[in-house]
Amino acid sequence: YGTACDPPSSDTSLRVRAARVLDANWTGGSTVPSRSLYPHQWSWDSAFIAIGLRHVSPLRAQTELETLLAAQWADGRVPHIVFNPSVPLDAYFPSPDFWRSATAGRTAGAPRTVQTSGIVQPPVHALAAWLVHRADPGLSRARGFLARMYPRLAAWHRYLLHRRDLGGAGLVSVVHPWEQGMDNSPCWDAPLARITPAPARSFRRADLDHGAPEDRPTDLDYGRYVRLAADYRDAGYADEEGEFAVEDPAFNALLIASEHALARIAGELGAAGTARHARAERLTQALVDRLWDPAYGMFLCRDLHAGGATHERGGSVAPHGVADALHAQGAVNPAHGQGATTPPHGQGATTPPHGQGAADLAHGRGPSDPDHPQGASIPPHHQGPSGLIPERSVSGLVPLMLPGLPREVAAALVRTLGGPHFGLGERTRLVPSYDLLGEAFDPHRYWRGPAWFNTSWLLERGLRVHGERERADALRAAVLELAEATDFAEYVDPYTGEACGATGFGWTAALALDLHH
Ligand code: 9WN
Repeated sequence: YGTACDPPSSDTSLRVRAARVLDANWTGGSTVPSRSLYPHQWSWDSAFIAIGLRHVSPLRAQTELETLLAAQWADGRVPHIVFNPSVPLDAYFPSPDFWRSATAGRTAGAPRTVQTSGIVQPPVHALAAWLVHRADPGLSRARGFLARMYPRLAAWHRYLLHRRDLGGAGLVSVVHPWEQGMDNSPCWDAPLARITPAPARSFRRADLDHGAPEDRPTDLDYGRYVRLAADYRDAGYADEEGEFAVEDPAFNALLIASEHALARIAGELGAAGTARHARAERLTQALVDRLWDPAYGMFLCRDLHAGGATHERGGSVAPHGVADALHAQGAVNPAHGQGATTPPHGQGATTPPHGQGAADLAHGRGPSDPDHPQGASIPPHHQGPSGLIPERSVSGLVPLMLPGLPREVAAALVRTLGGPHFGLGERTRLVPSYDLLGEAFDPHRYWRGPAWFNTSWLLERGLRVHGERERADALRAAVLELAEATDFAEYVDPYTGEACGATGFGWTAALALDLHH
């Protein structure tokens, strides 16, 4: 401890500078990812931001999550953007007039009082709520924070597990690259190639007003993003089979981690969390069964409508995908399920169907399923061939954060992280978003190579969970150093650490703060 005359230590200044970013991005009820590029509230950003904010203001951290969940739809989905009505429409694309949540999302139960997008993002929220609670349990209890969050978080997981189990094997599918959060990952190249892009003149990108074009997705990518989102909107945001459906390892791992957190939240509220822990373990098993590739030493994405360059487990490339045994056995179409859930707003009736059937039972769901104490039977659903996508994305390493992984899977992930494709500790200090040796690798273009701070935070946790203390310490040190050196950049060149995208980025500041503690 220094005296009043000592200059502030660099430790102090990291904390102060990170807190300043979060103050500058705070809008009164939530925090924007970036004042310039992303001037609204984003779903998974808010979860990461709350995890850091809890060290500065537990009250603001609770409010951050409350604001997001207040925009939850009656079918349980948590929208990926909650729009700030005081921001001009042309500040971000796609704006509220594109999504038209109040009208197009009426059947799915979009809220009437706020405008939102209609797609989702990774479910980091229950994990965040639990960590936020632990930062100040007294305040949390006094405000009834967890008691108010719990039904909403449970409805959110229910939506994902029962409306988005499009592959019928228990895992959740994303229906748009923006949902997974790594927008232009090379993993999406094959599934996106099948989508007819919306004409370039039919929309105007606002991101290029702030971001360098060579650091951002291409116009062709955007044409496809717009087409997919518009089709989903025009179908009333109904979760039936669309043109894009992918089971992603990070999205599902985050759901599993959040399901474990929800079990702890239930425990804190005096209920039993056992069934949720058990469900999380079954999902972990499904993740390994469905997405683990021993030849790659990592998890891969599964394209449910494979028709291009996909392969079966083990590394051999099958040009047209291979019919999946799980599908051949018949699986569930969640959209045709029966039953009802409690609308989180208590605002009128919806009948969100949930599915449970062959695949659920195959994974041991049934009497102990937290949402289905009695079990149920649902007609089988058939769909076309699916296949693993032969691309190495950081997404395929994120399941390392799960404590219930088989030991040999965790060990292989640690090897892959430090091996030639990700080079951690050798050629890179933060985890690159994509394979350093991959054909599509680009050190500056968004999710096609650059290192992001949220994924390094997740992997730091994963390394620690699996006893890799030295590697975790090194990754932690790199996050702290690079976050500060880049003025809390959105992402960095994985080799040089050069800042890319926005600076003063919300989750970079928040997660550096968290690791600082
Ligand atoms: C689309 C806000 C979001 C992040 C995503 C990141 C980027 C949006 C965009 O910014 O996506 O949702 O306009 O590029 O890819 O992970 O949540 O920070």
